[in-house]
Amino acid sequence: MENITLAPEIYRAFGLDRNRFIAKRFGHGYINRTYLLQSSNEESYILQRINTQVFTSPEAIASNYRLAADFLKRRYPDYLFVAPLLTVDQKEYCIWNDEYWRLLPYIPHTLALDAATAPEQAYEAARQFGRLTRYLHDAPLHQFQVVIPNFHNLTLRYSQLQEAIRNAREERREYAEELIEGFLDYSSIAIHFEEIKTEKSFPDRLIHHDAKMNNVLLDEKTFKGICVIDLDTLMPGKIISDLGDMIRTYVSPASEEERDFSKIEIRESYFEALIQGYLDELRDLLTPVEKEALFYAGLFMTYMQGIRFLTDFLNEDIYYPIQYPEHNFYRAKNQLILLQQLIAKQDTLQAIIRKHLH
Ligand code: GN1
Ligand code: MG
Repeated sequence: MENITLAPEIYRAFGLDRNRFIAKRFGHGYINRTYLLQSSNEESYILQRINTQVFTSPEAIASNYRLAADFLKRRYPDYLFVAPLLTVDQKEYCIWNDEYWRLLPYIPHTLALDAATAPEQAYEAARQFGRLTRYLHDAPLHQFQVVIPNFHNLTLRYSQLQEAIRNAREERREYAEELIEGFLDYSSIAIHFEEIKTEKSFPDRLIHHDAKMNNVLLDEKTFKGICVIDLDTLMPGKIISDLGDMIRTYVSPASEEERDFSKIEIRESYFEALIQGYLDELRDLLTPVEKEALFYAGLFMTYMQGIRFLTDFLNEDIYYPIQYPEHNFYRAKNQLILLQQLIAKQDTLQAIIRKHLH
């Protein structure tokens, strides 16, 4: 990765001497832009430009970070919670040229894997996400802000797909016709969400809402879980969001970017490991409705992500960055195939869940 020149004002806002650092692009999130600042003496930082099209209130994110950090420091003083570093004006971010920038500590001797390559990694990552929700169990839930309204509201995502189908250009709609049918065939997944979302014992909890593998830092030698990162969407939600995203992204060796769909596969050992990791933290907290929804979580998130990609394809790619014209179409198709494979293995996967619930 080549070195990048960033505005001196940004360094200055955080009290950093720009001459001591080199900056490089880091990670490959779709939404925010991330840089690694490295100095010669091991002092490193993560600098991020917040995408304010998606995160319209950086202040809401900062407020949630503050609430969580304060609570965790009091309750679990040894817990590593990676919160933004303050500017010289004591703010969680600086504004430069209408851009919002924030600085985070870089945690040395850790790595973030783009994909799990051993079930133990799935276990460790799932445990970290489960722990975050468990540790925040008694935090003041209602003081946390909803950073992106309706973020994981499948009902809304489903109606956005229907709207996109209606408004799409003929060419795109025809190209995606079969795929659209494929997704509409599984509308029962959206209907099930309608049914359970209002159940009394389906509580809101503090959920990470982006529980992919590379949002966990592992020890670079032992691969033990160290902490979770990318907490922008830490907000009230349902456990099916994090558990479902883990099922969606850890179980198959092929990521959502894979175009060779023959590589999509349900690895039962990874499924088992992540279920175990998540339940080892949360087993005793879960309500009967939540326990009932554990397998559904994978369907819920895979279906929703597929719908989001397909909707974006029909909308001419206004949300997810693309590298070629049909990129979102292939991402959506990938998710539909993963969904079908999860459903095909339902009995086996349900049996694994039952084994670890007690
Ligand atoms: C986006 O930016 P990134 O890669 O962390 C998206 C998630 C999706 C993910 C798909 C705010 O996350 O919801 O699951 O892409 N985040 C937002 O890989 O839309
Ligand atoms: Mg993210």
